[in-house]
Amino acid sequence: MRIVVLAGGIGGARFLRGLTSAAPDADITVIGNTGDDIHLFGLKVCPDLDTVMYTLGGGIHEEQGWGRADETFAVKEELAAYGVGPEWFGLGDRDFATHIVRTQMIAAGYPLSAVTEALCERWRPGVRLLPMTDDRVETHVLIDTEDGGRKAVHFQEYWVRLRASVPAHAVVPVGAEQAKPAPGVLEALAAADVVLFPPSNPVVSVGTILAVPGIREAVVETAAPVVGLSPIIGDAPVRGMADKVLAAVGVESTAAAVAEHYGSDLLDGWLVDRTDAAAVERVTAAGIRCRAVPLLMTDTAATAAMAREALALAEEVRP
Ligand code: FO1
Repeated sequence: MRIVVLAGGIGGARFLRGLTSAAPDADITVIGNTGDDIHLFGLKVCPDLDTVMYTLGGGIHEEQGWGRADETFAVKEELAAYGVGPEWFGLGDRDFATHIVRTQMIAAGYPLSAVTEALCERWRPGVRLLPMTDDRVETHVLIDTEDGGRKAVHFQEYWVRLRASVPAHAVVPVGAEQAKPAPGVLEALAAADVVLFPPSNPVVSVGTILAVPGIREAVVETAAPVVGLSPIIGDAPVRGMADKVLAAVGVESTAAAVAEHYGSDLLDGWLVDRTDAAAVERVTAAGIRCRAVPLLMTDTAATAAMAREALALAEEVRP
């Protein structure tokens, strides 16, 4: 079975660990968000691609959901000693090696998709990990300035330095309009037996992937059933601060509102948590088959059960 997953960072990576456990024989292609990418210290950092690669490859810092396990920060401390910032983005020594290899391969002329394939040679994530595009896309967030004006900051500065503590007036995937889907992305969507939207951030993760011209259309047009899992449980994001960026695009932080935001042209099915069972009626009325099941990814067994529910719903809605 060919499964394609549009994944962001921590939520998407954790879901994938359950999916690979639930469908060990499936051929899984992950289309990874690269809008979170940031250039620091002359290096290209790809948080969402690395989180998927480290999580499935066994190198992830489990509690954080990002960065490497058993990490040290000597390089970061030395950079700070030189007064070279930013200090608010925690790049560890082991993680630096990934960014150095990636940056030197890109400098040698390799596209990000080839670089990601090379890095996965080491990590063996058990899925094909494709960046959504080989072109540069970086999400920026419009926030207020002290003098009553507004300015755009890089998503990572909004997310990590500001902890999403100030209102986001707009979320802009800079460069998306000019970006092309990476090699293999459209083909994977066209050939898929199932397409899944994991519980990733619907705006800055899945939304950014869909903003690359051609990808949304390919999801709409694929013969495969498209099933999503709500990242919102009980009107709040399970992790992260999805509600902040949902507000920026005028979407209320509920399981039903996110399904409606994606729309029935994209989604055939939507899973909500048991606590949001009341949302089933509203999602169904939006033309999307809906079921309430446990959606808390407490461990791999729970996540595998969610993945099985998503695959079962896909079979139910298969045209
Ligand atoms: N998230 C944080 O909250 N604090 C950090 O210092 C931080 C550093 C970091 C370094 C590398 C990396 O790949 C991810 C990192 N993240 C950090 C997480 C990152 O902001 C998020 O994983 C995604 O961008 C959102 O899904």
